[in-house]
Amino acid sequence: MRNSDKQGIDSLYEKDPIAADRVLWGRKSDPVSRRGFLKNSGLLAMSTALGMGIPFSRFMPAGLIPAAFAAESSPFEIAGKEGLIVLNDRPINAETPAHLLDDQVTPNRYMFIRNNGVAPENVNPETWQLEIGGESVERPTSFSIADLKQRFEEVTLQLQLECGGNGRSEFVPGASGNQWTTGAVGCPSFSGVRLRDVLNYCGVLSDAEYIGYYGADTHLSGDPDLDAISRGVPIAKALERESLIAWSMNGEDIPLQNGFPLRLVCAGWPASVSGKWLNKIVVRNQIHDGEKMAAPSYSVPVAPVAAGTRVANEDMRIIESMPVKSLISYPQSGITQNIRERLTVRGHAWAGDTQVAGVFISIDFGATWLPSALEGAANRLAWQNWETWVQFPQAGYYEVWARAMDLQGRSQPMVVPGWNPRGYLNNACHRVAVQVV
Ligand SMILES: Nc1nc2c(c(=O)[nH]1)N[C@H]1C(S)=C(S)[C@@H](COP(=O)(O)O)O[C@H]1N2
Ligand SMILES: [Mo]
Repeated sequence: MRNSDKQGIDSLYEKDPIAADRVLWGRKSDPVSRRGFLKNSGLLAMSTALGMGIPFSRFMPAGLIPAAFAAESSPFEIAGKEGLIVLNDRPINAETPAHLLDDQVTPNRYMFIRNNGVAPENVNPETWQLEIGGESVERPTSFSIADLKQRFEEVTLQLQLECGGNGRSEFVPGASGNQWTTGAVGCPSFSGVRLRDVLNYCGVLSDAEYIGYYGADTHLSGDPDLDAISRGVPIAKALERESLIAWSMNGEDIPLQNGFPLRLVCAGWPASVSGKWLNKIVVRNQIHDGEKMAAPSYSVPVAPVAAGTRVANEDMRIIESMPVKSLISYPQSGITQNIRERLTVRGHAWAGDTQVAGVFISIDFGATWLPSALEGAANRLAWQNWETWVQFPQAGYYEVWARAMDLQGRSQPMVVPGWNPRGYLNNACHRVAVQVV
């Protein structure tokens, strides 16, 4: 398919997905996301649209929309975050294209941004105060950043953060919210102090159940009495060795949009629990009741529901550890590959609070899978790197799929998993398109 045709389809898809489906598939269909699974799309129409044959078409799931049709460009840029795709500018939300997540440790400029409100202005780290309070703390205390540095051991850990809504764009029917594709994830190195050292210094009462954070960002309405977000984690997660109060990311100040000058990092859970512009932590004797703690925010149905079902808040549970997932960071989707050459394929995989046991690669739409070489994590709750190579049997259109399995034997689904009203926890396999010539 010529580039101009592809752009034409892309922009038509943006405006009118049903009409775009009609152009691509020559018939009327349900509105779907381009990367979702359609019923009965014609192979001939697909090959024609792609402009090349599909050698493994016999294994192609009915209705698969080729990964080659994913849209990737954006006219907006954020200073210091060049290359990120801006999904929204008020609040600022920007995701990282998969091929820019190729580094083993995510550089500051490629860390995604997910803001619920407006970042604070004129932040002064010298005067910044972190207050520890709440009904289940023995001695409420206020710390400057210098106090934290002086009083507690400094720790550096590589920690993986993924927005609970990463992958939301693929759910059908769609869920409102940022239409993340694959890029609301990153794994930088953070330096700071252990949350548990600070909490223990202040004294955690025996009835403590949860911690909650507050940040200095402001609610979109501008109302100073409203919080943009105030979430938290059960006390056991808060007291883990890897839960940090961090002032540095990759040895530098944390970028303003990622929480400068201080943020909480509780990795492996929806990144919404990792409070930015952190100025207060409360130790609670109940589940924290801050903004966006209650269902339907960051919650999923207790039991699976059919797509499009209305679910009562009482029938939802708060998301805790994130599911197993992987990303192909090389090659970039859409590359052209010489048939005589091997193609290196690599990326990262992560599994919430647990570890990844294996990452498998398929070039035939999931009919067969090859294991990749998987490294251990730099430390607990960091993502793991994997790499392998593939060679293609004949010219044509291929997709490389990656599928990770965690230590408990749970695998990523090939199709979009359990639909839920807010579009969380899509851990379907990542796919990249390869044209072999
Ligand atoms: N104070 C504050 N903390 C916050 C948020 C926010 O809007 N305000 N967004 C949360 C959400 S939903 C996510 S996914 C992560 C995103 O972190 P990042 O922007 O550094 O990638 O921050 C979390 N912490
Ligand atoms: Mo998020």
